[in-house]
Amino acid sequence: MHSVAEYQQIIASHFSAINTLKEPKNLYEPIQYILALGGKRMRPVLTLMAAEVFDTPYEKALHAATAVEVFHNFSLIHDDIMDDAPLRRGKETVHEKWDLNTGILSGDAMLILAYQYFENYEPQVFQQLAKIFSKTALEVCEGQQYDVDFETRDDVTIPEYLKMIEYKTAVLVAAAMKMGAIVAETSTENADLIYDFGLNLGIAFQLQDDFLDAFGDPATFGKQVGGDIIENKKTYLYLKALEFGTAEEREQLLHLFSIQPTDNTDKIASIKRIFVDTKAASA
Ligand code: GRG
Repeated sequence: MHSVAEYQQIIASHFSAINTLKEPKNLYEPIQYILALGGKRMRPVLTLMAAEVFDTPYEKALHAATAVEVFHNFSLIHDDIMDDAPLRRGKETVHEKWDLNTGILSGDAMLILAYQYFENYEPQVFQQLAKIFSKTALEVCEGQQYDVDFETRDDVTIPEYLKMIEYKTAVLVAAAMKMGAIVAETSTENADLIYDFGLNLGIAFQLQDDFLDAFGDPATFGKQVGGDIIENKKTYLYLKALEFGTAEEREQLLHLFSIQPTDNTDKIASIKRIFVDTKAASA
């Protein structure tokens, strides 16, 4: 077993050796671009770790880990298009640097590329990887749709929010870990247990991501701080602020979040006042 930093280094060198540059360059350059931007590489690291938990050298899991990371990066390109986000990992998003159509098509190609990495495995392992991959991809789409639907609703509940982040974010973290277990050819029971662990880890991760969106350091966050709030995303902080706020504060928040687009500083200040400075801080 290695440290997280060592696994990140392994993934970084693996990705730097992958050459996705071929013709037509307007399709493949954006793919190379987003993959080279790096990021934390959390999901592929978890795939390698899961394989080693079940006594299998991480090298065997590298193709599955690559598939997970390529898929994740594809979903980021399309997510940034949907949010019209200017920044990703501190750099221009793909649709900003190229254009919308390039972002859509390069993303589509990445979805297929991701799938092709599973073809490096024997048929029995390949079949299981393909199965969890297609289930996960569909659930991520469902989670993304809930997220979009919630933007125009002001009655979203915490359980609905938790279901949304489970699908949008956590299932991929869970699948990343299960893929490590599948490659290790451990028991179905073990693979399901590590999937559940990954699901909870993914939910915790998205809660933290929501927090950083509102209160993260712009110098290190890599995305536009307040991006979710501008889009009226129903984040945990927002929902909790509604729960903790007085009737008057709730009315103010609902009003602010019904105006779109609007300056996010008012929205963040409002959430902070309720959630951080006052009631929630002592709850
Ligand atoms: C699945 C077919 C299909 C379509 C995609 C666009 C979309 C549908 C889904 C978007 C899902 C999405 C982007 C969820 C957000 C997950 C999230 C917390 C991303 C940030 O992950 P980090 O912090 O990023 O791990 P780095 O940059 O470190 O890789």
